[in-house]
Amino acid sequence: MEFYYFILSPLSRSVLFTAKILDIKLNLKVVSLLKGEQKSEEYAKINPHSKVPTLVDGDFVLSESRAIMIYLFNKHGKSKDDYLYPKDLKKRAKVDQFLYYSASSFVSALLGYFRIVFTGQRQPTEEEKSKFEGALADLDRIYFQNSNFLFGDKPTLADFDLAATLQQMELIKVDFSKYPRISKFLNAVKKSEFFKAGQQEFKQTAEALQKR
Ligand SMILES: N[C@@H](CCC(=O)N[C@@H](CS)C(=O)NCC(=O)O)C(=O)O
Repeated sequence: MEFYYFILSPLSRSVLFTAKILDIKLNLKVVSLLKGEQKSEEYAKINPHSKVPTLVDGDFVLSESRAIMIYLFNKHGKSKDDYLYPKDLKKRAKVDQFLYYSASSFVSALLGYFRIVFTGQRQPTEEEKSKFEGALADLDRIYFQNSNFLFGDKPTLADFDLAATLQQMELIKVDFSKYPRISKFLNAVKKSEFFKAGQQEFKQTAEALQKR
């Protein structure tokens, strides 16, 4: 399976976390967002939205990070992996709830603000800042019931999605200390096996970019 990705894309890293835990060897194909490679005509043939990530499995092509995570789980998950995307109807529905919330609201609130600060083009407006802080405060208030991860002490696909998005915020030095549940989550994430995927490449690429 070919995986078209860019390491500074959190939506690519969440898939890498999934592949690591499911022990899937992906044939990695870098699409540099810094060089604008996602906009090439060649890449548009596999992803007409011109975004990363994209998975190519033979003649089957799939975009949307969360759909890719679920496809990999459905294709390669063994019974020992069930905790990632529980079979129990209601538990699975809660994982889906978070993934839809993330795709429709949470990630856009965070990444919108992230892009403004990271590119340094201008100061974020008060409205952008309060949308960003509101999304983090909601996350801290609504999810995690004294648990390390969103729905318990073992991570699900929803946690992979969240871990990658929050890690991105470290590039703009967001202080998470005022969000106790998020801080606890991040501590657990940093000790987790899944989080080893792509970390060296992430750090090297981020450092090279910051030196530019
Ligand atoms: N909903 C899509 C969003 C994909 C997306 O926005 N990817 C970003 C990187 S995180 C991208 O490719 N940006 C490049 C661009 O917009 O030109 C997913 O989850 O895969």
